[in-house]
Amino acid sequence: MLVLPNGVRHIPGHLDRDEQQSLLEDIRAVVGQAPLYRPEMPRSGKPFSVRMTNCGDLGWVADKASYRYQDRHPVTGAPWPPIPERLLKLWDDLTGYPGPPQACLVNFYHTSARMGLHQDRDESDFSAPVLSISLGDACLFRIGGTERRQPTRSFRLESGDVVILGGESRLAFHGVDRIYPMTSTLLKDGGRINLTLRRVTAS
Ligand code: MD3
Ligand code: FE
Repeated sequence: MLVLPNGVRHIPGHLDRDEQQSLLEDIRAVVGQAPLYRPEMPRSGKPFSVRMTNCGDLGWVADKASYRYQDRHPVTGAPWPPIPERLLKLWDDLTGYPGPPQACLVNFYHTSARMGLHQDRDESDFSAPVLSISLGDACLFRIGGTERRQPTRSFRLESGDVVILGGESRLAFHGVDRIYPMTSTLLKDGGRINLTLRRVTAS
């Protein structure tokens, strides 16, 4: 049996195919308002392999200056579109957190994209959980401890899986080592979408 760090809840297949399809339509509408763009690493300006956008009051962005949350799309300058109702309901049902998510980051991975091991610490409140939803091709997800040198465990995330990161796992190092091409028919052109719902500011 795979033992996960304390505070990680992985719910395989939480969303059925119809729910995945509906969510995908919601995300297509978001991307129509707030196009995917390619973030860059601060200082080096090295581009991410993952393309991103956001919905919600705040969105996570990365450019040569910094990693930060802001209320506008970095390319269009428009406010982020609202978080779709379906996602607000999932947040309520799955986290029970007293307060809606403030940010929903949309990550799009083509087949060769990956995300290196990192901590999520640009939020000013770590008391709320992070809710992650996977759509499309499967990936190999890796999660360790709160220090980079601690051992990591890897598991597959499939389309429709949900992960809730709370408690001790909220500051765990994590990343996406690889995408498994052709493992889902949800996205016609392949690839993987991950949605992360978060609180950003202290209540
Ligand atoms: C563990 N996204 O957007 S989701 C990210 O699949 C990010 O796109 C990955 O890491 C992805 O920051 C992983 C699962 C996840 C999300 C947030 C976490 C795991 C986490 C925050 C703390 C610890
Ligand atoms: Fe992360």
